[in-house]
Amino acid sequence: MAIKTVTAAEAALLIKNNDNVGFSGFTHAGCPKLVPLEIAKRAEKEHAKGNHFQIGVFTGASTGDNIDGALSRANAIKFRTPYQTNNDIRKQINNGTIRYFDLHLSTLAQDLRYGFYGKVDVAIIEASDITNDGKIVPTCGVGITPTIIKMAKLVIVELNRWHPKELRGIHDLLDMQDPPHRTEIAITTVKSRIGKEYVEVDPSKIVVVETNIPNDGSCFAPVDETTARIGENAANFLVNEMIKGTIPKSFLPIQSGVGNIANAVLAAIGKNKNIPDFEVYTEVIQDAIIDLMEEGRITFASGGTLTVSNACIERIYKNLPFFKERMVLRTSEISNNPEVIRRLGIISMNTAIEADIFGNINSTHITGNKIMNGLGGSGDFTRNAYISIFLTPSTAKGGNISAFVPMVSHVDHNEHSVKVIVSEYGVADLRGKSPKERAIAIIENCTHPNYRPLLYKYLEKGFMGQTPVNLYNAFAFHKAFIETGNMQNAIID
Ligand code: 0RQ
Repeated sequence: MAIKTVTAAEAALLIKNNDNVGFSGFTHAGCPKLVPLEIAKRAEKEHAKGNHFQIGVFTGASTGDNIDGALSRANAIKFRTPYQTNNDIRKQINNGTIRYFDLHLSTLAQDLRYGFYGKVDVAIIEASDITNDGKIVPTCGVGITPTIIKMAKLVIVELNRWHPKELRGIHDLLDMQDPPHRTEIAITTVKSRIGKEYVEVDPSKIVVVETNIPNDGSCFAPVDETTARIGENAANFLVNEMIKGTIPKSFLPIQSGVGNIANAVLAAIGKNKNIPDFEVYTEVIQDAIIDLMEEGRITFASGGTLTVSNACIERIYKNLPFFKERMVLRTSEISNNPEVIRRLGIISMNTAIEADIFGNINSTHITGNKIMNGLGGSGDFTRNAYISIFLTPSTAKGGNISAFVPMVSHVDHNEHSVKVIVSEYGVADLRGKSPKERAIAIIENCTHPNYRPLLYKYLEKGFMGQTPVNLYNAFAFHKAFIETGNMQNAIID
């Protein structure tokens, strides 16, 4: 049967006030681009008429500005989950306008199927191809696409001709069974393929909007001295582990988080010739991974999204057969699946906002109250990794903030899951150490010299016990920052 084609404005009219809408994609990659803009315009028109018009937004992770930016600026979002990185939506979350729920990315799709967060009324999917019998091929980011397509009553497909339809075959999309019927997820190597190349849905649920719009992938910041040193420290740590025999000589698959630091660290690992050619099992495939694939240093990459600059994705699309042999894109439920991460023995590397001297990590909040981006996949990987590593510059905001504090202002990953911390100064290996030994390892190896005396003073004043915290001084650094704008003014007494 022929699938109906409509304009983006017509598609937006199919969305009702209070609908829960699921969007394809993961980061800007794979997100629909035109229909969300029309939904934003529609919301503005409805508001001008005095009508209420807002939707709930479910996505794979962060999105492009056309979703989180345009919809939040139009005051069209009532609820949002999971990870986000857009300035406008962040402001509305932190001022209480948008209800935001943060969770591990691997669990969102299954939680939706379990019915924890209500219905998914409409799915809006960016596709590189669609067949008349309802086979939808995603583009360069997957996220929660199969689940929202299955749950929604209406599936709006943005068929974006900017993406080649030859992308078909790069995805591995598994039809997940839920408890009590779930069996093992049979991914036994990074390369394993256990699903389909497309998502299949009753074509009568679909309407198509044809587009031809480029990704909004910007370039990464060039590697600076600090990120380069963090990268070298992480790479040297991994080499030493191989020499000790705690990492096999054939090496283990790497996961690296999102952003400039993660990108720089991967580049440093790639450059270190003592590390053999390696594989990546991660959620976000960034530019550095593509560079290293072209150099032959990365032999295969499994991910959930191609979050690369536009220059990079154009390179991929020009040489698609090469990359399709060396790459697979999965749903976030599988790219971040605890069972698979534990089985494959992933080395995880994520960036912290702050760490405390006992090894607890805050990945999400500034001064405990304001959300930055959210948890993303950091918890999925950290809790289940072979070795979990956190990376951070020792200071932020020109040195006024120490990334290492007496007690984190918000806990995302606790001391039991965090094995290694790396800054530009060095590496703190926390494995097998008591809390006091961990504190000394972190202060000695990772902190900025300007903050070391203060952190040692805090430790000296610690209460007697297994973990020498001092509850009177635990937030002295944060208090000094709030009151004076500089953590170096902390008073420890
Ligand atoms: O602020 O942009 O105003 O300068 O935070 O920090 O150092 O540029 O590092 O871009 O890698 O982001 C943790 C936020 C780091 C990110 C976080 C300020 C700093 C700067 C950004 P400016 P950097 P990054 C897979 C894994 C959680 C999710 C995750 C993240 C800005 O990595 O969201 O790991 N992680 N997912 O100045 C105040 C501090 C600060 C601070 C940094 N202590 N206090 N501000 N900043 N430390 C990805 C997915 O799941 C999709």
